Amino acid sequence: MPQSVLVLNGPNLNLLGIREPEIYGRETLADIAALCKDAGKRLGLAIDFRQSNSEAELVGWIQEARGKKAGILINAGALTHTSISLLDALLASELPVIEVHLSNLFRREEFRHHSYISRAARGLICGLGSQGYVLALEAMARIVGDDAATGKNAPKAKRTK
Ligand code: DHK
Repeated sequence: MPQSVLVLNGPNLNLLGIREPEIYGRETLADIAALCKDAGKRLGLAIDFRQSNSEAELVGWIQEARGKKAGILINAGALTHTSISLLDALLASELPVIEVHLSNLFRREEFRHHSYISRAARGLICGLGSQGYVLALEAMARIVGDDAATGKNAPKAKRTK
């Protein structure tokens, strides 16, 4: 069974393709999901690709990922800049996290320059459009392979007594 990576997308990313295409591009979220699944096949990772406009739902999915998924890729949309709950959930997951953004946050408004969730991330890719998701999955495949070799993030042994 291939290891599974949770790819999370936050608010308004369901509107990709029609939403400010000069910033976010013309690809839809379904196009990006297909790119990620292709990359997953090549890298030997199962891709669990999801989107929600709800912070609570995203937190719930991150909590469920603990001990089940090999890692989390996250584009939290605007919650990147506001959500301590997402940061706490990502830290609690104890999983390798990579943060992705389609646009280059640092060429945009100042309020987009700060990310709460970066503190939980091994790395951050922004400004490379949908290609950023593929690059992040390539990095995740390496991280997951290295963690398996060192036993890091291995599921804790179940107590028998
Ligand atoms: C997506 C959003 O929805 C914005 O709120 C972020 C991010 C940037 C992106 O570039 O993918 O500020």
